[in-house]
Amino acid sequence: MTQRSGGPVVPADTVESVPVGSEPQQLAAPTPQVVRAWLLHHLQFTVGADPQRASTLDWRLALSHTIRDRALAPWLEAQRRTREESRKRVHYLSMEFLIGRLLEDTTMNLGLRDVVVEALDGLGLPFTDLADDEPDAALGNGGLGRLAACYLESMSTLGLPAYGYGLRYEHGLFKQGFEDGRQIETPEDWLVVDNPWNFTRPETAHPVALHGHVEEVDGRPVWRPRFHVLAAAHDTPIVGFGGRWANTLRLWAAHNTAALFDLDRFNAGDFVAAAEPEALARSLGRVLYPNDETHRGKELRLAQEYFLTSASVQDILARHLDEGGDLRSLPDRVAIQMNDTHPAIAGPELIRLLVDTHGFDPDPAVDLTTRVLGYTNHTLLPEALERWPLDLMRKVLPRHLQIIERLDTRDIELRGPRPEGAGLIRDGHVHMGDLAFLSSHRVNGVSALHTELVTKDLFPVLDSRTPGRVVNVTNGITPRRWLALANQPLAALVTETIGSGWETDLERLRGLEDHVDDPGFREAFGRTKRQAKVRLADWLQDAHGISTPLDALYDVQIKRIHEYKRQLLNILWTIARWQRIRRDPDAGWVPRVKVFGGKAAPSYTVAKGIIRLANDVAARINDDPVTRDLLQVVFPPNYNVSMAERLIPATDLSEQISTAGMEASGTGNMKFALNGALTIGTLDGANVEIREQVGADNFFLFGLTADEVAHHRTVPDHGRTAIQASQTLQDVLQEIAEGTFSPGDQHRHGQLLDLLWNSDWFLVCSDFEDYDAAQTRVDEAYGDPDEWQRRAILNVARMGMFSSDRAIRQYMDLVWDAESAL
Ligand code: 26V
Repeated sequence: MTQRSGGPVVPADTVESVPVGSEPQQLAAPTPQVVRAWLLHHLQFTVGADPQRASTLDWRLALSHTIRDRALAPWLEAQRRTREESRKRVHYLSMEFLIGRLLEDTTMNLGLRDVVVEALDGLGLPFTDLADDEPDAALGNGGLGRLAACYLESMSTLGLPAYGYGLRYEHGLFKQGFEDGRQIETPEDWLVVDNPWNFTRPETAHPVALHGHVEEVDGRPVWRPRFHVLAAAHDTPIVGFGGRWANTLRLWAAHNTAALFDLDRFNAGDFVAAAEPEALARSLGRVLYPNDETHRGKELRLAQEYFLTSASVQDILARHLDEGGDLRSLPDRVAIQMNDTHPAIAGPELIRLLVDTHGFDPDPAVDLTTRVLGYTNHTLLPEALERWPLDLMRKVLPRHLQIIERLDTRDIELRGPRPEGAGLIRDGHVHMGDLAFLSSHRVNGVSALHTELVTKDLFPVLDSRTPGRVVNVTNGITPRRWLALANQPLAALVTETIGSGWETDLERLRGLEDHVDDPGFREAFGRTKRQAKVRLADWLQDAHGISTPLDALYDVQIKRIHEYKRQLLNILWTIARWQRIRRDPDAGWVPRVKVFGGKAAPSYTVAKGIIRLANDVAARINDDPVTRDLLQVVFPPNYNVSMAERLIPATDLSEQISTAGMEASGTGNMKFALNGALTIGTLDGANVEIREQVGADNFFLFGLTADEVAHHRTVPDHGRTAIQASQTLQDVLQEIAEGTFSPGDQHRHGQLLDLLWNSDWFLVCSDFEDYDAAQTRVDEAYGDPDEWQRRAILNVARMGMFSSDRAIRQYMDLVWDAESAL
């Protein structure tokens, strides 16, 4: 079972006249009456619900089908044109796609939002009620997965022919709840309710081989796999802004069909072994691995990565051949991008298919492969760099291990001997970063600073042996979701002020600078921030029973909980603030709402300890009548994409406070600044470029630089020394140690205290005083609302470069050599 066999079953000339919606009259906006008719049709005939008794879910599904219908014309047309014009396609391979919701985004991109709102109004249904009913597709951990989603949307907006390839996890990232302040995880069930965006493609399926051994037959290696699992395609259309183009997100489901059952083994009485592929198939598509150390060396994770990669590469080759392509011309039509090393087995897999299946000699196969592949590195953290034990590789992918060994020796043949300890197989492991680097013609980091460190610290040897291979593409975010959709009042004000067009040409926001001295505009801008706070406060009240003031500085840190992101620094400072207010409640404090959001990987004990501390601190502080009106700590559980869409527009201060040199880029930092928050942050990741763009006046900078961090870590007892130098910090740590935040359980936070005093790898203590000073500057600036507004406006105006459209254009030029079809 492979690609749809045999081609079209209806002669082309009979169907050529079937409109796919490209006719102008079909693209004309429908009237609300027409939308209502479509909606009622789907409600009855697709959903099977009586309009008199239909639930929110019924209406949401009916509306999704109505909108999906409108996506089909650009989607089918895009595929048809790409085929007919033999255009080069980009294939974005990613273990994670953090899509969030699709209904509102797709509606907006198709230009149907106003008419849909009106159509629903006529039925007494608020659009937001239906939009909010959609579960987030949480097929990702954080930044890396969300980046993939932004990039897909940009590729569609730009009319770049592309496929996103990923896995259709039954359960996305776990749901987070709090019990006594502790994180508890429950499985997430996004597929339990019908997914209206899905098109199942039963005819597009590829067998993925696993395990077994390699034999030599007629002098050629032949892989005899122990079993196969079937990868079945599930497609979702991703519509670009303006509705002129749509690409496909193709997610693979692992199928355990009867055909997988090994009848020979079963008949021979080996029931357990016979059921093995079926069990593996079931578990392959079951869960998304959280990013923690537990997936190190886990066979299931390796099998998942290979499953995604093999299915996708087979699919790409089948399409190329189906369209009459010659494999030697693959790089003219195909670019494959590896989102981190998770699909890094793509190199060996493509070589294997070219050599073993299509009869290529090894050298031309390697050459074709590198010309097709690109690799994006997203982290320098040693514990996050993938490496697989040789034994495991040999067991699961024996043929690939041979190819990897061959790549390693070929590197020496081509480029001469390497320094001791270099090479992609070392200490009994295959190092996937090195493999991805060697298999690609371009390797990129995700911010200027990160790319510099990738070259200097991560791949110095590989870089010197292949100069020019490493390039930088600073991350970006889609302004459609992160401004036009998430912050409609601000988006409307922007359009009113500089006209439309900024949605696809974000540099136009510069035009706002001309209005920064206009008091009317400043006031209107302030109103949009207030509207966002009202919307957030309403939701916090309704969804979490938390009431928050509106006249306060909203200070927000939302991201995965990790020591290097330093939520702990933020919490410690919050305690210091509380102590100060208690000491002198009438000192004219700027009221603050401190918002935290984020999940800890289930086995990451320290991160979970940080969550518990944040919740404990919130409980104590929010209960204090003296400080209550001046300081509040809010930590709504289960932070996800749709929560980010609510929080970001309401934010005044964006916390981007990672230990310098550790955050590859960050993308939340961009979303906040685009929505008019000022940043408090270190010189890390894309913060550096954000600060360059918005201006140093509009960025509260603090902390050691990446170079200083590296040096500081070598200073013995740096944590203890910093604590001893700061009375404020000592008071904070003392308060925790006394059990103020954990009554009856004084030592609850002992581990965190111990880390700070005795190791402090993340330099929380060393940066504390400087962070405190920066926070004082924040208070001073916020004390002058007019000036704050001015700075916030300049932030928005200067964020143009962080559009994901710019990033995708750079990939097109520097990496993919691909063009827009529009
Ligand atoms: C992976 C792991 C795995 C093992 C233990 C801890 C750990 C911590 C982090 C990670 C993440 C690896 C890749 C990743 O998600 N990188 C993020 O990519 C974003 C998009 O480029 C970027 O903005 C973030 O700075 C970067 O952390």
